Amino acid sequence: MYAHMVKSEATSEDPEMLAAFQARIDAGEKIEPKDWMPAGYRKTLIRQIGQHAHSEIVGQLPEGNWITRAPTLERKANLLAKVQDEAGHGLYLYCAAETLGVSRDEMTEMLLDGRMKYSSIFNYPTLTWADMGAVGWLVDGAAIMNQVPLQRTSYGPYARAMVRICKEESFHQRQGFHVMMSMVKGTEDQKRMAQDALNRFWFPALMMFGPSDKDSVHSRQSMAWKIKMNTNDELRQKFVDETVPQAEYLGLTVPDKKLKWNEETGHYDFAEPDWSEFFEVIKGNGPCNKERIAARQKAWDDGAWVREAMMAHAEKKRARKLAAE
Ligand code: FAQ
Repeated sequence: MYAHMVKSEATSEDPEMLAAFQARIDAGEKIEPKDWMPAGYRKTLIRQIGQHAHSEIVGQLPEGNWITRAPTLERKANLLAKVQDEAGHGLYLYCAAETLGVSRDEMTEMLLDGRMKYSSIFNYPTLTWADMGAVGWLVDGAAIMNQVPLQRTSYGPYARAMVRICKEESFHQRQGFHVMMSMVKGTEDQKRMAQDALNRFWFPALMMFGPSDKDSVHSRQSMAWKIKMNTNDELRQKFVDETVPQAEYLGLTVPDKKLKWNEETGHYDFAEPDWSEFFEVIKGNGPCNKERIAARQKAWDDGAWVREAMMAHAEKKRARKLAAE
């Protein structure tokens, strides 16, 4: 279905239609599912929204790992609610992508066979309870930095999904920060755990914004189409500028010897993440890639009977309706 749509659109891309489309984008209009759009715009959105949806779903796994081991009932309830929120985000995003003519089943198959990606960050393990603080604080913090501007993205269903997602993500960020605050006010061991979690998650969090602008393949076109509102480096800088004072407030040290406030630029100077590690992780060679995909594959296989039962039920309903007519 999707391949067919892209093919038929590609034949109708005359320069006038492309110019009219760009004029709508430039005027700040929202593009809606039934509007004409260039095949490349549709394809880029399916890629980005689909990968974003997969990230929310795969992103449940590192935190799901700690639900049964949360230190108090309150923390457990909070974590459970957060992980459920992420499932909800995945669902809004799959729905937004489906308006572009791709099915959730197709996207899932593409995730499982490696044709679609999900965020690099979820290929790192969560080793201690402090990681639940670091994930909320840094991972949700980075996610919000990237997603707040996406509320103004040009594709209507994506922009609207982002509004609700951002509200929930900001709650998650505060929840994570609260866990970190408790840890740093605790015993020496707890403070050490908090520092260790920051040490392990800092650079992977910076990688969430994507490769540096010079290596970003899609940024230029995606920004012209307002699918992306900022470059990867712009958002990474904003994240560093906002997060370093939070680390100082916690009494923790950001694991970057190059980190320094720059009076002239009004921003922090900081070290680049190890980009060779990033490219290895997104190629499937990170610490937990195989485990994450195996978990999603198992969920897909275990759920097959539910999907089949629902299809059979829908078919029966349709047949009953036809018979009654
Ligand atoms: N991981 O040309 P660019 C969350 C790929 S949600 C993996 O710069 P683009 C909530 C990229 O796909 C986190 N792959 O790409 C939560 C492309 O490869 P391709 C997800 C990455 O798209 C919290 C290639 O590298 N958020 O965390 C990554 O213009 C806690 C070249 O890169 C979103 O998806 C990466 N980090 O910019 C859930 C936000 N970065 O596709 C649970 C929406 C790049 O050609 C718990 N997405 N790649 O094979 C975006 O804003 C963009 O897609 C970027 C990448 C900024 C991620």
